[in-house]
Amino acid sequence: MRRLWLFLLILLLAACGGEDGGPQATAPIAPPRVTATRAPTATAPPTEAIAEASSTPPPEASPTLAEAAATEPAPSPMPTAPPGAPLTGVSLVPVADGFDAPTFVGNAGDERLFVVEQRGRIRIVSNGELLPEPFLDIREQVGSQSNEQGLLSIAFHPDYAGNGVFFLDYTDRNGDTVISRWQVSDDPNRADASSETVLLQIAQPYPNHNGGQLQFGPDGYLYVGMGDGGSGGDPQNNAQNPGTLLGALLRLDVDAEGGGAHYAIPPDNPYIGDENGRNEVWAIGLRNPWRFSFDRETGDLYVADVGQNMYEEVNFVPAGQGAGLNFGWNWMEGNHCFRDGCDPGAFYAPVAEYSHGQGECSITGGYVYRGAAFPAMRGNYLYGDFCSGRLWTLFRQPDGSWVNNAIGVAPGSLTTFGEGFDGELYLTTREGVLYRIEQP
Ligand SMILES: [Ca+2]
Repeated sequence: MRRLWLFLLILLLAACGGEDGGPQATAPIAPPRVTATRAPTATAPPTEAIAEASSTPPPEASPTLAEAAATEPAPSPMPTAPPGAPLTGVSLVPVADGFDAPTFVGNAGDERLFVVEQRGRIRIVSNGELLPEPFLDIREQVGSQSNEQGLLSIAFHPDYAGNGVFFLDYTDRNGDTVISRWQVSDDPNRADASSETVLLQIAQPYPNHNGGQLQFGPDGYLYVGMGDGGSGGDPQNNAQNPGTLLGALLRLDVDAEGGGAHYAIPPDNPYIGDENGRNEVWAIGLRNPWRFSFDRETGDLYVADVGQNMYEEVNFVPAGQGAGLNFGWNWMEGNHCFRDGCDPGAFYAPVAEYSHGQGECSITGGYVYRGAAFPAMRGNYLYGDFCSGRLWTLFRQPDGSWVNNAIGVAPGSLTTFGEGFDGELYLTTREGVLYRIEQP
């Protein structure tokens, strides 16, 4: 019954919000059709290519990355799965509710979903049931007074089944970013609350733009999303300065230690040997990469960067590339100059952007769908907007061009997407509901 209610609610909201075509899409946009049947979705023509495909260099794996990948567990093998097609709609099915401002959904390589709450708890949904006891509760050490602060994400070690190690990104009671390593206890549903080892503590000059995403890349390294430090317009110019850890993606080797730190620097990080850049920095020019993810099948990287007042953007980085990239902020906001005198050609361009015309305010990046339950969703990168709840898909066609479709509206403030161990996708609303994303 509740499922039916929510489905009707989604239908209603989608109908109300579906008049506009969405973010800078030159492809014909269908209004969100959560009632679309599988057949028209699967047979939707690829239509016209959209912007910026030519700015994307072809994939070219570096020998180092290829070598590293050979020693990593292979992603979920699905060699014979159909290729999918651009989505025109989705339905959202409630899985569990009652969460306190959920900020992230992760998995530990099994069926459980770990829902991160902003104030500092991590809760487990197992076989559709929310367990009464949290996996971890660190509310006493997390600062979440500002709405962009708090416990922001969890990343399980690629060998979590063997070592029980996971990582957290949160802001502490001073508002500074902490990235730390933790350990599960003897109970697989409880973390060892005394196991924290701090890897990085990064001073935050302002309360907002804390980034917060942790993801392991296909190279086995831990990637960390850092915002520009906050305020507005990046007054300290942190994003264009590789000498700070702000406004950047960082890359750490968490399986080694060196230089007095509880991590090591991957040997091909781009600023090694550059006295103007920090060794941890992997790419710069980001304002607040609240969410980024790797395509579990291809290793391609999608970085959604939150804009200032005008444009939200999605960046695509082919697998094996990206070290040393400059994503443009604060010279650029999306594909537009933010500062006078900027040279758009000097920066890596997004593959999609949208403006704030329909109540949008802040992009929430998602994942490429690689699950098995909904074959027509395969290959679609889902993303949306925190304020309006509007959802879009980006689909990369075989020729490298992109289709960008509006596909619906989430019933609430869209805080995050999440990926299950099996590649199924989820999202949460700030109002406290976890939804599974399904093909209509
Ligand atoms: Ca940019």
